[in-house]
This record gives sequence, structure tokens and C-alpha cells, in this order.
Amino acid sequence: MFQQTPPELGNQFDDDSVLRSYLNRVLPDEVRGEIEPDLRTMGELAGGELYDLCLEDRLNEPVLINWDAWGERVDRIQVTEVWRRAERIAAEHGLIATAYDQRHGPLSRVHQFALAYLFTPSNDMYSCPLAMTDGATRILLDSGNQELIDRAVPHLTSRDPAQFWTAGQWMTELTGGSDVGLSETVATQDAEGRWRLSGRKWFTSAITSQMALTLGRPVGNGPGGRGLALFYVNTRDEDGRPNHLRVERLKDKLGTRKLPTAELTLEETPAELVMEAANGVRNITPLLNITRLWNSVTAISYMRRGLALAEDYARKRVAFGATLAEKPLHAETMAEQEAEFMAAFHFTFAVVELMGRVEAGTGDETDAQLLRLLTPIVKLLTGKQAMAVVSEVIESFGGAGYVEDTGLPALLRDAQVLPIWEGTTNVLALDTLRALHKVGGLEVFTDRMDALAAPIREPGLAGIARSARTAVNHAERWLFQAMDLGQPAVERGARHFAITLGRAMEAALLAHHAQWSLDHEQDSRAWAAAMRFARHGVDQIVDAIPGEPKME
Ligand code: MFK
Repeated sequence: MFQQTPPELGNQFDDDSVLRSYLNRVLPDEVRGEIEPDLRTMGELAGGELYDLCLEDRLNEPVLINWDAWGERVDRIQVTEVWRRAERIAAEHGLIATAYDQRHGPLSRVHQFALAYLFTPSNDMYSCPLAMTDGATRILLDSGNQELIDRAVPHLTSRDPAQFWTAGQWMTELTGGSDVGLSETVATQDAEGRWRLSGRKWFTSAITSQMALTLGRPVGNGPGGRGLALFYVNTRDEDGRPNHLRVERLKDKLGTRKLPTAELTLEETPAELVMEAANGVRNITPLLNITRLWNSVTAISYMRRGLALAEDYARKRVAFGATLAEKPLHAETMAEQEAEFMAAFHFTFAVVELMGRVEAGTGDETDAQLLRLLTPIVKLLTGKQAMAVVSEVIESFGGAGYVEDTGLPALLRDAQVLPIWEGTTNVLALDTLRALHKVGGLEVFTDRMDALAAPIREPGLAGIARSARTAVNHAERWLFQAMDLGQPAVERGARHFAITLGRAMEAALLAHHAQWSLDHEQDSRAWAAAMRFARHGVDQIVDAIPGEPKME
């Protein structure tokens, strides 16, 4: 009787020609020699033991235990087996420490995010607390608050699982996850001058963390994000009990179900100011910019995982007399997905490089401006690409992709969070406009595109770089026209504008890498991907049509 062989994963570093070719280009030989063994170990774990564990542990979910047997309120979260393993691995492999040890200077971020990219699709979203831990570390280090730095940073960046802490980020309230300035949490000072927070936090991931950064409004402050202040909270008291807070329930979410996301009530929770007693939204944005980059790394890692499984399956699955891999239409469909993934990969890691240079102090003002401008764009675009690619991956398995115990549906459900949390597509499209205003226009962007195009000699690739540049010119013209029409016209087109910039940058980066790969590896795969990506469409600008009727 026929028995289908399931898809399997090999070492996820060795099997990933996109990652390896990229590292060949950006890392000096001695750095690559030092980093590669680390990545290979992570690739082995991710494609082997951890992947198997994720499948075995598929039905387990975290449990909130509010009361102990003797009636004491404990609000303990029992996490899954994968999470317990992931916590150890994260510390031991320096998923946070690598970025802050700065062993490889500006390339430390490439090292860290390459590890995160390999680890994430096999850790049941443990990367969420890691992302927030990374962001909190950055904020504390830049805050100048030496007491908090000394207390928390050695734990957040520890490689010892017994010492390692994660950090939560409690921003979302019932009033909204996007319009954070509406937050209602009140900050008061008690008789000893200690700050205490009272309010409800409506969506807090991950509630297992030892500390959190959160926002509260000091009494007497005005409305909006300026009236909020950024606070540090120890989630547990010295006896391990919840620190004047209640974990009301865990969220019943569409995906990321292994990640304990909770509703909290803060009951005069002791808190410490991280910086000033105002401008909380502005002061927490460095954290958001880091978690947004983690979001993109997660997006490309999910695309890669889906494609790795689909490719293996296509070599095994026989239909209509041949393997799926040999079927021209199947192969072309998957090649188009691979092209989207490759473009998203190069975009994400280009922003990782920028972050590395800015943090290490080796970048210039242009790098800082590009980092600010590209962060919302890369987050919004890769989140959308992940959904589209993972959906095609599911379809490529036929009915098997729709069946839970293959583990495949969870990929799609988890990917759906990527365009939502850390700023929805529309919020980030508007942030792109805000960033553009801050950096003073598109010059930094177009200069970078021109620099990417300069070494390209292969005529097809040069054509791709040129048409990407033309798309950016179109986007710029649209923006000026929309500004003449007024703010609503600008906002209406912001999504198409941001996506066009993003796809143009992806096309330029992919074409640039393709030329390098032709020259140095005699490999034409990135070239083929660039052609497919460009055919899929870069320019998404919709010009205003005079007299066009309204929908409403
Ligand atoms: C595994 C993958 C990793 C994922 C981890 C996920 C776990 C986390 C779960 C969550 O916590 S999800 C919650 C995430 N929440 C958001 O992402 C909030 C989305 N909303 C926004 O981003 C809004 O744009 C924002 C709250 C920032 C708007 O608020 P306001 O009060 O209208 O802000 P405003 O006045 O525009 O900006 C205030 C200041 O911050 C301005 O600076 P100035 O005061 O100097 O003028 C802005 O320029 C600055 N700013 C805003 N966004 C910035 C920024 N600066 C740098 N970078 C940014 N992104």
C-alpha cells in the first residue's frame, strides 16, 4: 500500500544557500571562520532535535495557574517543553549577548540575527521575549540610568541560563495597541517618593519575563504620548510572588499559541523611572525599532522554513507520473516564492547591517537616517511577504498542508501575527512618512539605491536596478502631488508608497547581490530570483484619477 514520506529538514545552516551566500559576501574570512561553527550548531538544532520537539509538543500550550493548592495567589505560568529548552539555548548561544559583546564590532548584529533567523522557526515563538529583551537592553544602556543598567543588563546579556533574564514590553491597553498615547495607566508617587503604577495592560507578551518596560502617566501630566513616562518594573517580588500585579488570563489567540500573552492588572505596582517623567512614547521607540527588526527576521525565517519543507516534499511527492519538483508549474510557483523570500532576506539583513554600524559607532549620519527610514518599511513589507509565501507553501502541500498534525498550519497562523504586532501595516506606512519627514526626504534612500546599482554590469540586472529607481521616482512624484491635495490624500496612499519603496530597495539589493554572486561564486540563482522578483512587480503606486468616485 502507498505510504507518503513526510518532509524532513537537514542542518538548517548547511542547507541554506541564501544565508551562506550572503555571509560569504559581507563577512571577512576570519570573522566567517569564527561564526560559522556557531551557526552550524544552531542549524543542526533547528533542523533536528528542536524541530522534532516542536512537532511532538504540538498540542501543549502554556497554562496560567492563578492559585496554589493552599489558596495563595501565585499567577504562575507553566510554559511548554520547547520554551524551557529554548530559554537555555538562547542564553548559552548568546542570542542577546552576541549583539552586546560586540566581538565582531558592527558585524555583531549580523552574527546575532543569523543565529536568531536559524533558531526562530524551531522555538515556538520564544523569539518574542528575546526581541523584547534585546530592545530593553538597548533602552537601558542608552538611558544613562546606571542603577538599572547595573541591576538588569548583566542578566539580560548573560550566557548562563541560571542568570539569564528576559524583559517584557507592556504597552497595549484597552484603549488601543496602535494609539499608545491613549494609555490610561496612572503613575503616582507614594510617601517615600516611590513610583507606583495602576491600570490594565491588555496584551502583554511574554508574561514569564523577570522585568518589564512599560508606560504610565504621572499624575498631573498632560494627555498623549508626551504625558506618559517610561518605567521599569520587576515582575516578581523577592519571594517570587507577583509584584503587586494580577495576571488575569492568557489570551486565546489565532496563532503564537505557545507564547503566553496575558491581560494584567497593575495594583500600585512598584516601578522606577527609566528616564524623564514624560515623553514615554518617544523614549520607548528604540525598543520598538529593535523588535520590528526581529519581526522581519522572524518573517524571513518563517518563509525559509516553509520553503525548506516544501522543497523537500516536492522531491518526494509523486503526482501525474513525476515528482512535484519535476513539474514545471509547481517548480515555477515555488521559484516565485523563493524570489520573494530572497528579496526579503537581503532587505532584512541590509537593515541588520545598518543597525550594527549605528550601534558600534562606525556608521555615519546617513546610516542612522537610513535605519530610521527603512525600519518601518522592512517590517511592514516582510510581514506581508511572509503571509503570502507561507500561504503558498501550505497550498503546495495540497490537503496535507491543511492538516494540523503535519505542523504546517501553525506556520500560517503564527505568520499572521507578523503584520499585526509591533505596528500594523498601516501604522508603519504612516510611520514611514513620519520618518521621511525626520530625515528630510528621500535623498538618503536614492543615494543608497544608486550605490547598490553602481557595480552591476550584467544587463538584465542593471535593467532591474534601473526600473527599481524609476519606481522610486514615481513614488516621489506621487508624494508631491498628494501633498498638494492635502493630508488625507497622502495618508490614503501611504501603504502603496511604503511598499513601493520597500520593493524597490529589495530589487536593488537582490540585483546587487546577484552580480556579486555571479562574479564571486559563479552562481546564477540570485540572478534568476531577481528577474522573477522584478516581474512580480515593484511599483505599486496608484496615481490619483481626477473625478474618481468614492467607495463610501
Ligand atoms: C518575534 C518577533 C518580535 C516581536 C515581539 C513582539 C512582542 C510585543 C508585543 C507588543 O508589545 S506589541 C505592541 C507594539 N506597539 C506598537 O508597535 C505601537 C504601534 N504604534 C505606533 O508605532 C505609533 O506610531 C506610535 C505609538 C509611536 C504613535 O504615538 P504618538 O503618541 O502619536 O507618537 P508621535 O507623537 O507621532 O511620536 C512621539 C515621538 O516619538 C516623536 O518624536 P518627537 O517627540 O521628538 O517629535 C516621533 O518622531 C517619535 N517616534 C515615533 N515612532 C518612532 C519614533 N522615533 C523613532 N522611531 C520610531 N519608530
